[in-house]
Amino acid sequence: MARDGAIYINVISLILVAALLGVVVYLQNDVRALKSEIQELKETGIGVSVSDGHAETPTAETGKGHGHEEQTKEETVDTSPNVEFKLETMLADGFAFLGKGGAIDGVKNPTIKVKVGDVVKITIVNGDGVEHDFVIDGLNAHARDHVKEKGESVDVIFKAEQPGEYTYYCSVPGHREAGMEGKIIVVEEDQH
Ligand SMILES: [Cu+2]
Repeated sequence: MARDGAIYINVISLILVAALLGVVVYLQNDVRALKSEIQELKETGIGVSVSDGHAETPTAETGKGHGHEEQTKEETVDTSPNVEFKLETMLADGFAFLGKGGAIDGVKNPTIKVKVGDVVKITIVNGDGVEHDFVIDGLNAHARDHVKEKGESVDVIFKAEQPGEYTYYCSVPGHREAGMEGKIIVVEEDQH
């Protein structure tokens, strides 16, 4: 009886040790997977990877959220601009956007010309240390973040879908009135 009991306990402890080993190995693999995942995130840029995964997961698992996925793609697909401009905010009898580089260099609130179908990137650089943002009415383009400190910048990327004349401006209260506005002209491909 006592001997049987001892064997029984030995078997139990063997199973326990085996189970523990299993758990340890499992956890180690988990940690390794996590580490490589973190490494991947670091390499690809955490924000981008996370939002990509977010958009794809529901579609893969449920087949639902198709509309959501398309919507997310529309925002991220057009991220390789073919025309770029840089505007720096400045204090000048109020406020203004100052063109930097290219044909608009040194021009206050320059008129920006693009063609229908262009994917446009406008980089807003804070040059005066005052909080600003950037909005274009009618083109569904706006800065995701305000630039608050001197040197801070934000990229505004949009596709010029419809020809026409549009107005860009800073939507911080009072700034548009203080001078922060200009024009964007979208022309048909064959016009010059
Ligand atoms: Cu402003």
